[in-house]
Amino acid sequence: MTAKPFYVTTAISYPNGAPHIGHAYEMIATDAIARWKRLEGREVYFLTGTDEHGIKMAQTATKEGIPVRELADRNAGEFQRLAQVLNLSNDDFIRTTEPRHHRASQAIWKKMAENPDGDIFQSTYKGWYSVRDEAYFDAGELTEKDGKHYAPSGAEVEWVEEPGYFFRLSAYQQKLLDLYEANPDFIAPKERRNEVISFVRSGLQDLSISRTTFDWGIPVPDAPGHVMYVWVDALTNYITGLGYPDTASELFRKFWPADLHVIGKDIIRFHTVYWPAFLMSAGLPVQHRVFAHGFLTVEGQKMSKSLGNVIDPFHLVETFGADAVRYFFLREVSFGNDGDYSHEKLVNRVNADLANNLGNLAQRSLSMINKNCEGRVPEIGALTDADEGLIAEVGQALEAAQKAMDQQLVHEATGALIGALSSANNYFAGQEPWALKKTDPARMANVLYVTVDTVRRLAIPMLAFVPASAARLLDQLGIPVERRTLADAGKVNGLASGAELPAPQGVFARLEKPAE
Ligand code: ME8
Repeated sequence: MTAKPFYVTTAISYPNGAPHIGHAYEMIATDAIARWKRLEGREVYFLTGTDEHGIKMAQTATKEGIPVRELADRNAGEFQRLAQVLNLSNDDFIRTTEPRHHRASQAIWKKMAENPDGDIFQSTYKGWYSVRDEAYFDAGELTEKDGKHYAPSGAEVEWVEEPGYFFRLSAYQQKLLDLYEANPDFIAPKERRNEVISFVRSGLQDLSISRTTFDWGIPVPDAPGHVMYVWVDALTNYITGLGYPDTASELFRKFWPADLHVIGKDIIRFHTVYWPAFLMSAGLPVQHRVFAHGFLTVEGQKMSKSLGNVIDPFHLVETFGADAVRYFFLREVSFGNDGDYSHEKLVNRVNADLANNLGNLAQRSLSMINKNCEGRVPEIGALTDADEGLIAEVGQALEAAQKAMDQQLVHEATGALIGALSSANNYFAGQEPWALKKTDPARMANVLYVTVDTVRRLAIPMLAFVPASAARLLDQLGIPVERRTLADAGKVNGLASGAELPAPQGVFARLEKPAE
């Protein structure tokens, strides 16, 4: 166990609409990672929030006929509510319209401008811009159809000619390549790393970082009429959240550089090329790692308003409960790859793993203890090979889960734990404690002890994934909150024989597939 602090962030979402399940997915996965690190005993700071400037926000507000601040306030509130209903353990929620963020963005801008290499300079941008992506594109990246031009995302691009400020990104090509080389874990998964390296190797253009044709942004210091390109301020949120520009603050000193930025695969260039270059230019240490997760589709199709298949995460949580929704995404989607959502898959997965596998085992062993052992943790005697086998397997599963979580492979971690639970179910069925009741009560007690201690050891790591239900389960085992760490899960026979247990109650209800 290490006490090293851990700083983890999600991307900050555009509040130009209500949150969808892609947003929920990123929040859930990042929360699982944050909770796991806390279970390791590390001090964690977990930041999420909303990215409220830019043309996309301004245009959406115009379309809806409301002031852009009203649009931002309304939807930022929904993102905050989503964090609550998903039971996120975030330490802060940042909105880029807050004064603290304006201060931080202007401060980093000034640092970049003061860089002796002249990292910020004035010129005129002539090129393509995609409002939906809030990104510039080279002609070579676009496709053309009926005289219109489209970005790789499918969003239409517009031609822009505008005087403004530029960031000398071209000067960072070698420094970035050196950074990737020296830090093989900087970008995950590996395929993404290769893509970024070949993009940077192919040559970097200087980046236009201010706009003059609209004013919904953070003013460029000492440059009336210029607002910052939204990505300059957006990326800065990660240090605003720690108190930047006060680099002497406790939070900043403890948590910067970030251990991990969790983002979607569409915004990897911003996080692995622009952001480290801005940080280097401003004389700040670069983050340790960026993990790009995949995209979610719904029943095999891309989510879109026109297809009418956008899934409302609030509705999902109301229907199935936060832990079921969390578990589904954490187990079903291989982290780093694309994933697919359907109600049916969620119901099947949750019923198989949580209701049948974990819930039934806990319920059956605990109700036998309640009836046959005076509701107290049974005595444990000499262990048989079967007992030892299960105990060893649980130990291996915990190690495998830790190894997977060290790489953010959340689906592998949940898989390892559920695999051990299946073995525990087989063990329970094979030992037939109900038959031992008459023939060998001491052995029955032993089997029940080994079973509930296994439930304890596996419920502790499950706190990262299904925090509310795993906590209820540990309450039923009488485990005090301070004994719920991964180090405790590693200890065998951690239940105190004779300790009184509360009356058992079901923890994971079986789900019904909702009517369409
Ligand atoms: O990109 N499946 O905001 P955003 C999975 N403001 N993830 C998805 C997704 C989907 N279908 N759709 C979006 C932005 N995401 C910027 C980020 S960070 C300094 C600024 C992910 O609201 C997306 O990849 O478009 C991103 O990580 C996050 O949701 C917010 O997306």
